[in-house]
Amino acid sequence: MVTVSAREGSGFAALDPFLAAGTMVVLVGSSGVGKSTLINALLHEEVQETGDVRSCDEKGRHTTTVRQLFRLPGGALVIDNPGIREIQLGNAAAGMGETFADIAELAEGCRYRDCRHDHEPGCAVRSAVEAGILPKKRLESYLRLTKELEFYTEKNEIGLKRIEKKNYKWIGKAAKEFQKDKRY
Ligand SMILES: Nc1nc2c(ncn2[C@@H]2O[C@H](COP(=O)(O)OP(=O)(O)OP(=O)(O)O)[C@@H](O)[C@H]2O)c(=O)[nH]1
Ligand SMILES: [Mg+2]
Ligand SMILES: [Zn+2]
Repeated sequence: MVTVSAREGSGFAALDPFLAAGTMVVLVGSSGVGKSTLINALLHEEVQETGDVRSCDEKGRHTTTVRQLFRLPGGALVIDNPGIREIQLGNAAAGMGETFADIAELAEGCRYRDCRHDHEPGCAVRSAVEAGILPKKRLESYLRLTKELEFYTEKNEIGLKRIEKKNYKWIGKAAKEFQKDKRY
């Protein structure tokens, strides 16, 4: 891993090995992580528009909307991409913690940190149900919702992978054409 600050202009030497003439680099990452800012710094020019992250949740604003290819002075090609859209499940998962705050609190007593409160040994949540502290129905709806959420997360991840594959198919072709180009 290398650390670079586009704003301070530090750490760029660490990128040199990746930016040899003839290489192609693709920038990917969530919106607002600084992909376009990095391109601007590498080119010493404001070729790409950049956007502030939202102050409320520090998420990007999807400033870059189309994929764009740049040639660096050193001869490398760099592709800026729109930020990957995180599907809103993060919020749903956070919502679960709020909606089932009682279960979340009981879960701190579970033997395993990733206890699903399903059939793990030493589950404090199921103990609470057995002891009559937590209504059985409550745990059942928690388990049902968790299952549903997992289903959608998985579905979205598969979908994202498919999108990524499709999006990057053209890179191989572009790279070949670039190599051909260099012969002249
Ligand atoms: N402190 C600091 N801020 C940075 C750095 N790089 C980018 N930023 C800031 O982060 C914000 C988002 O930068 P962008 O370059 O627009 O992010 P992006 O990844 O291109 O985002 P999308 O185009 O939306 O996918 C801007 O306000 C930048 O000024 C950095 O190295 N240090
Ligand atoms: Mg951008
Ligand atoms: Zn448990």
